[in-house]
Amino acid sequence: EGVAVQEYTALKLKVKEWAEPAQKILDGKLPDGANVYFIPATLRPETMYGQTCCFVGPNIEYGLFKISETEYFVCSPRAARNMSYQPGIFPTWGEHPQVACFSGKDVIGTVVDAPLSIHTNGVRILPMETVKDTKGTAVVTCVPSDSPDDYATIIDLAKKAEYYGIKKEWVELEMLPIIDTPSYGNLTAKKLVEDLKIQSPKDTKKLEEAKEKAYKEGFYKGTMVYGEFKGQRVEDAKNLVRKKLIDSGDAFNYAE
Ligand code: A2H
Repeated sequence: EGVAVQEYTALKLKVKEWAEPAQKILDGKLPDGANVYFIPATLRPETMYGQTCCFVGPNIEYGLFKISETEYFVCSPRAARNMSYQPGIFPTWGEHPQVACFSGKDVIGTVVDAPLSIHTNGVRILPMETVKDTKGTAVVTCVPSDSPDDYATIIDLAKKAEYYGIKKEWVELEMLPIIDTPSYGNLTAKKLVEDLKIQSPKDTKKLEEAKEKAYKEGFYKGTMVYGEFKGQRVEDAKNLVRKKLIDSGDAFNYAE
């Protein structure tokens, strides 16, 4: 890695209902009325309307970190440490008190509220084997319309739901057109995954190409076709959506 700083939008997905294994691990560890949030880090805040689930690495270790008496975050310990040296996240500089530890597997099936998503009844936490422990928060929110990785992963999850120990209906939420592009239409990721004949989330080389194409086309040529900034260029909408999420308390800046 170089010296460039990556500026992420860290989104707060509030837990509505824990998966059973997580519930057991957390028993007695949280005060009544505490809110817990999964914290995905994204580079594409303007796509958050299209969230259909949220990914964790099934074999990654996650922590539950105390922000205040009423707020707790789920992310990798590495990300929590980084956050503790950034302003306005943890109350005490350099401290990131951890109250529980679980593996990604333990939280699969948990229901969370995804800010701005059309799926207002909540979305599920699902497994993604290609999540890296060394980047962002190790939590990735899923926008299958615009992220080739996300699209390839949900196709695979739906195909092998039983193998992954999930329900097919957790994966098959409606995919929403959010951004229209001249080359790939309004479901950019789906189009690229199909055009490049990407067969699996582990088709790393082709997915790199798809990601690059999707990002360039979406960012420089895309137009919003959904939400409050409908009709505006993605280049402009990106910061507007980011600001809206931060102002409403649903997101914060995270850099690494
Ligand atoms: B992006 P960069 Cl719609 N492991 O958010 C694997 N992928 C991760 C990750 C991790 N630990 N942390 C973040 N990411 C994903 C939205 C999105 C993203 C869209 C389109 C493209 C896209 C919805 N998922 O990213 O390597 C997150 O997915 C394309 C690269 O730090 C995050 O933004 O540059 C992006 O990768 C961060 O990648």
